Amino acid sequence: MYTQFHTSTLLPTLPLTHSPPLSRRTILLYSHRLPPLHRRRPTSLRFPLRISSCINSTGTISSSLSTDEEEERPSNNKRVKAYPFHEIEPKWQRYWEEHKTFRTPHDDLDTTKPKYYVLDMFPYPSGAGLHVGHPLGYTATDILARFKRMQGFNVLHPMGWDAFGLPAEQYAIQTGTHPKITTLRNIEHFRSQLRSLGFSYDWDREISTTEPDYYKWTQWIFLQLLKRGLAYQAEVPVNWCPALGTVLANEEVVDGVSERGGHPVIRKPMRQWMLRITAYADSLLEDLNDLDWPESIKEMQRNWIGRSEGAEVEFHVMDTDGQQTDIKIVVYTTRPDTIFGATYLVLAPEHILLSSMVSEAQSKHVEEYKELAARKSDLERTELQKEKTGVFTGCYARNPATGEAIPIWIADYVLGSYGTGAIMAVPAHDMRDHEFASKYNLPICGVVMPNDQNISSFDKAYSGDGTVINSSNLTTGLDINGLSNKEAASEVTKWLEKSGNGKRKVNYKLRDWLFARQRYWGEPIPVIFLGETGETVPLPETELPITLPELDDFTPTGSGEPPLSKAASWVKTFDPLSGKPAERETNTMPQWAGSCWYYLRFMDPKNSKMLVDKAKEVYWSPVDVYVGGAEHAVLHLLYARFWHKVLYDIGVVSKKEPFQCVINQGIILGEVEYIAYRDPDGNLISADIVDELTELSQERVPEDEVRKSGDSYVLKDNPTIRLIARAHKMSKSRGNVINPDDVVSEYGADSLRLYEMFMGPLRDSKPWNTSGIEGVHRFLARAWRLIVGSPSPSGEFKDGTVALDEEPSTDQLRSLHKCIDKVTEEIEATRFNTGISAMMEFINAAYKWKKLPRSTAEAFVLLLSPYAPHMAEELWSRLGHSNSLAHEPFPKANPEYLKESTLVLPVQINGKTRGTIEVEKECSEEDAFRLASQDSRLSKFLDGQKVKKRIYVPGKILNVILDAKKVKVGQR
Ligand code: ANZ
Repeated sequence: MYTQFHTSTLLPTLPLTHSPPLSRRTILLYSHRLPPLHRRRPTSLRFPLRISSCINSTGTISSSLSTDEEEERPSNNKRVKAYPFHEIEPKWQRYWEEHKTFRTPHDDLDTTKPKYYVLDMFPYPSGAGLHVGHPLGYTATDILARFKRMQGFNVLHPMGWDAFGLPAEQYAIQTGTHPKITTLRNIEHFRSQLRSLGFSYDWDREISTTEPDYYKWTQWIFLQLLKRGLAYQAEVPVNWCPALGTVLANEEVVDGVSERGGHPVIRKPMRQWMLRITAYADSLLEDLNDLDWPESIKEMQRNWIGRSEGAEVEFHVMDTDGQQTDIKIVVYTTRPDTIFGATYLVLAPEHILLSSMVSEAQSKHVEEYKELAARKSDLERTELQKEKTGVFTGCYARNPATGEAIPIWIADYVLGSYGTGAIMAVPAHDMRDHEFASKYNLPICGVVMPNDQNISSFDKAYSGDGTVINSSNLTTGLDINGLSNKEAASEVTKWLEKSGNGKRKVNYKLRDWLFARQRYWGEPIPVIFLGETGETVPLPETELPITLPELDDFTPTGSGEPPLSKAASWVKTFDPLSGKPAERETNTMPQWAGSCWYYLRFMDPKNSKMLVDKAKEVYWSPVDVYVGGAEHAVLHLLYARFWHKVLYDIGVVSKKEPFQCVINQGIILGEVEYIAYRDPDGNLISADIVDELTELSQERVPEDEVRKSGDSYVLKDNPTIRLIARAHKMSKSRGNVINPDDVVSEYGADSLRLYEMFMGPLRDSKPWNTSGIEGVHRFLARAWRLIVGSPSPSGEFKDGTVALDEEPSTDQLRSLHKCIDKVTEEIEATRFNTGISAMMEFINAAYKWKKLPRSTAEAFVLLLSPYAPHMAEELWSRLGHSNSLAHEPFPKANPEYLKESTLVLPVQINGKTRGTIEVEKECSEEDAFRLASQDSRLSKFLDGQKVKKRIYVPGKILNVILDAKKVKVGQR
């Protein structure tokens, strides 16, 4: 699927500092004349800084890391690599590949063992290659996979390619390179990049959505949907660009014109395939409750499905004599209680009844308005539209509750695609209607009075609860005055049903899924149309896969027909059952299709008989953890859940939901930029007093000229000048993209992995900071030197390690087991950054030891291995092991060594607390008293005094009662 990194959209300024609100005070009052800032060193952008305190929030390691800087510079002052990652990493990548270390057995799997399926949202292999954002989620899942493997789970950790899609086709149009070639090339590149990062994927299970072996089953699922009436054809408006002669995807249309060439785009109905996802609206909604997903995504899905309860109400159109006609306009309302306040109706401009009722006088205006509306997307008509517009149709309808004639308008704020495409407008209680009525002078009649205040005029819409007023009519027999609006809503609904004027209705915002694309690079839809009748015939399953024909020309046909229609000999075919001449469907599936079910194929990627073997599916389902970008929070996850539910209903899968736990990794932003303001005279202006109305120039300040002051950043030279700190989304156009390949060659894959995990909580968005990479790189180098020893003066490390076959001391065991405990707990809770801090603390402690016991070193190496697997494997082998550590048991913390051995004991003198002492847990009274007498704060109370009595409660308190006569004056 597409990742979040395809667009170059600028993120809003990151609130790294709590930039103070802009004050409107005059700037001159605060401006300072300062010498110009130094210009930025042009090369300093990439790796400008030494490790500084900013690398982490724990602050545990930064100071100690810089202490052994010298070890990186041998006597000849030639800089050597801190440790030989450039040799180690390719060596272990080769080893893993040759030994198939991470292969998950297929048929020879021991299914008595517990399973763990950890999945990344598979990437779209774009031409740009991997971005540093990719390894963020991939490292997290890799740590989980490696950890669970070591805990004895069967782990499924696969990778593949979501490789159909627009960019390859657009590239083909520009360059003539076939999308297949581009795709294979990009996959090749992605794969080698991923391998260079040491991810423990089972490459034997690699799949690509573009391979016929794979899309055969995507087509098979489509046939099942068709069989069950869940796929159907309909005329649906698409983005049609007459100048380009093609249908455009939403992302190719910007502000109503084509992104390419800026030509006008209109909405034009075209035959499309639709999937009836709405049939699953309720179960998609209900089953969300049991998922271990971020609440925010669940809420987004709920909003997308958008279930609302209300009523459909029928309004009869009246003829010119004021008589009721048979034409009925049905509206959908969530507020039937406000029916007496419905002073006009509004139809969507595309409403089907419009043409049959418009008055002659108004028909020209109506037509013009319809045409204008046809050019806008739903979003432009609603959220983006600043002012409401509309046209009177010249007709009236009867409000069934009041019996009065109310005007019928058309307006594009009413969408044809929602509800019934018509509304009863209640301007007193709906903001949009209020705006519209005020603009066009339509009556506003308040019918709900707030309980706690008196409203005499409804000059704003009141949408809250209250008591119903102005709502009684003897003729129609409806009287709801005095009821609460909730009660009134149910009364009105009953009345509608009884009087035949309407009914209760549940509505969903969710629309059926437009499933056809007028594109070449997608899965062919396995359907043909019979020559004579045009009848739609699904192809038999035995005909699958229907492979994409070779095509050299991907340019639009000009008629709106998909490019596949150019493959004349492919299009012309015969119905395999009747033998009749037929034509193939030339629309293709959208890119979402392949990603709807790929997690199932990974369980059984080579099966040619079925989509997935039943037993394998039962064993591996559901995906235990699914990690990917938040941009897939709605559509991908909803579409995949929909297909999964259909597959569940037809018995292909055994669980109702595909992904038990979903985690969205944050976005990695570009490096933080510090910005100073200058006024037109060149004076620096502090960011907190910048006046929006004054023209100021902005200037980037190099990081080494900035310091932190409280929550903000200021100029080192002049701390009265506050700066703005911000980070933007990485994008080519900003030139702030960090290429993982560069980082790997400079610092190694282990450093990149570790850094991405150390940047902050996985789910947060965070800015890249190259000095942070140096920090973790030094940590790894320290770990290496701790175990391998220091290098020779020429920078060479000797073989083997400095670890000794000795029993660890209790102190060493305490350090180690604290680290094991913390690392284990933090991996399980996916708090990888704090797990790293624990390892850093351990290394700091271990540097103080005189000797390193082998068993302690080995346990630490195992702990490190999910994060920095290359270095860990190398150390493991140097510690004397001939096999990979990938399947070694993960160390277990011994609770014995987790107990704190000392405690802080309060000391009272004559009943008054005078200080504390640190004592061993089992400290005797004698020892406690001795320690108190030696303590500098307590000794002044005790020196030369005679002790009358000592009260000691072990672990709680030591109270020393002095002989009163002996107490010196002034010491109490
Ligand atoms: C009268 C009314 C009175 C309404 C009132 C709201 C407040 P949800 O909750 O989103 O389902 N509506 C219905 N169909 C529409 C369409 N096709 N385009 C634009 N608006 C439409 O919203 C339902 C409400 O949105 C409906 O209830 C209708 O306005 C409007 F005080 O009817 B209501």
